[in-house]
Amino acid sequence: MTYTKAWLNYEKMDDSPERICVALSETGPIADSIRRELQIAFEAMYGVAPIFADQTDKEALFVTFHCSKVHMYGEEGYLVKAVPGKITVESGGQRGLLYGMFAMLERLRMGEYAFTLAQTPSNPIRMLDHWDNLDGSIERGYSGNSFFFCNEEVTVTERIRDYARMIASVGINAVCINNVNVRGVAAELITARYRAPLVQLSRIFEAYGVKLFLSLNFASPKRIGGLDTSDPCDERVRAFWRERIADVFEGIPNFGGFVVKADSEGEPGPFAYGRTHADGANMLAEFARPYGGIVIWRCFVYNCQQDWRDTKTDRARSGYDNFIGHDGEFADNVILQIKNGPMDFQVREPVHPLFGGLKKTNMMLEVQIAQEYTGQQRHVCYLLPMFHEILNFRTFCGQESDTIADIVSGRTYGNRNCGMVAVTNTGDDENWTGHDLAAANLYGFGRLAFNTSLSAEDIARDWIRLTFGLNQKVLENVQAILMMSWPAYEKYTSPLGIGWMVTPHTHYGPDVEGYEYDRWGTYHRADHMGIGVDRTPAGTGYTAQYNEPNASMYANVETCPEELLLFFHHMPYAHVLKTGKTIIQHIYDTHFEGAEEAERMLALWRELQGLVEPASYMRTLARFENQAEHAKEWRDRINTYFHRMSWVEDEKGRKIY
Ligand code: GCW
Repeated sequence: MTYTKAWLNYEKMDDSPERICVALSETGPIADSIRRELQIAFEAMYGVAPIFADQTDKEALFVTFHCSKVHMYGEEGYLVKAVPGKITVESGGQRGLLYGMFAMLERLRMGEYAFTLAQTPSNPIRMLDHWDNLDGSIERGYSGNSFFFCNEEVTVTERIRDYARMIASVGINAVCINNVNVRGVAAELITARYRAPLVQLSRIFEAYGVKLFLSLNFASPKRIGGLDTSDPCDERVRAFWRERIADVFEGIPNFGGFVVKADSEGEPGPFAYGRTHADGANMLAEFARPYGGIVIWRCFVYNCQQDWRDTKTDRARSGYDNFIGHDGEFADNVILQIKNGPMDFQVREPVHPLFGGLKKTNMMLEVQIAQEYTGQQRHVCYLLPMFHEILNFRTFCGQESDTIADIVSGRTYGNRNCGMVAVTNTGDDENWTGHDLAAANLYGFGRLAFNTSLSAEDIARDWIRLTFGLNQKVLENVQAILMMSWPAYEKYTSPLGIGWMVTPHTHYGPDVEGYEYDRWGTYHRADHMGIGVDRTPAGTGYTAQYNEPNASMYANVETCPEELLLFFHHMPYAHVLKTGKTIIQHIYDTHFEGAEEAERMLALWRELQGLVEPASYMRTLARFENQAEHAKEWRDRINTYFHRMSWVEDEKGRKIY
């Protein structure tokens, strides 16, 4: 299947140097990738193949790469200096040269010839997690099938190299290729069965500075090891893992470690043996340590067999309750991977309280660019503004640098095993991400993880120009669409932080009570008087998991940020918000506005006919038309539900069914 070049779509530039000389004395796979990329880029942009030579006299463009082991920007950082005719790229390592080269190409593509770029990555680990299954399907995948797996085999294709190029160009340095729900033959990825293609795949990633990770099944000793237990403290189980893990690290070059979903949504874990998560994670980490390997242990642990009548149990509490007592017990090559919010990637959630709670544990922030709950890449929903808010959230953990960005970058506690990870949104669709504009989330996540101080607007601007070229109208309209998309999506879906009003299982489309009487702990508790979950000390007590002053801020209706009001409080519909509107009127108004904004995005896209490549224009137009219709469905389902519940009329007398 063919596929687009996404933001590596090197277009012909107006001005071309006559000759390009590149001085790069480094050798090895990454240096080869740099040469390869320069070849692709310069030929496409200037119609000139670069000449690799150490010296030059009167070339129009001379690019020099310097790698010195003690460079102030470190192994992954870079300093790029460009004046017309001459560019130098410096770093302390080849990965830094690679990133510097991509950064240089971005500027050149925007028609800039004199610039200085100096950057060290904010986060040590910048990772993408694929939820790809061995049969080729992707859990919560909205862009076709896997390009790693098909029919229980690992597929090694040219597309994987192009994927590696794309993600390296935005600074991603780790990829976990298989679903955290490790089912069926996926458990055998750590055995000889899949060794040969995994070695090939890992070599491809290595050439782009990306470490390969695998998700493992905690019950492997039983499932594939022939044992009758997977107890992490059992000697036979330990022997199994010692041998398996050594074999994987010794057999697969460039291997980074493992991702583990344990005791979560039915996946096996240490609880079955009366052991703790620290027991489980540390056992694996002990055997990975000699290889510099790490174990990434997910904190998405909650009771998914809840009785909806039970108002004491609160899923939001569970991550913190399960892990806080083990702070300081995890080995230093274990990282706890924590979702951005305490529930599950809703359009609006507070920041997970574990980030401010854990003081002696490595942490990584997990976000989801696969838009499971934010329109599934059929609706456009640019998530970078949300990620930006999350990173800037102050935890008040008692340290001077106390934002989420500080904690996961290692600034707060001086650690190196930390960073950011996204559940990724790619598949084998022609455009990689289902919706052409969803690629902005993939590009943007990488850029933000590399430099957490970038703004969502700046990232959007770069992505638009690299993808669609330099047309001003395209830039303005697409920028406007991206920046309005997350607020619009929030408006026409679930209000004020309450979450879950989606169709069960698929999680697409409105179903206000779809999860209300189910076992997943995701309730809004709406009745004829009001809606929301009381998570204050008088309710489930969740607010107390935050440090002060956040705990009081959330517990108090007056100071609780209103976009999260119903997450923290059960409120009457008649409650008056700071805008002067009642909650019920706010619900009606935002739903009418959100649906109008979806229409507006469609109109903005229509204006680009003839300015965007026709196939991309048509593909995206169809998605916008669908989104505008579907936003009306959301509007009407939500408004009708609350109208019937509350018996309150819309002040503006609009049509509510
Ligand atoms: O939100 C849930 C998803 C599951 C996913 C789980 C997780 C991989 O609906 O499909 O399983 O999150 O994060 O583990």
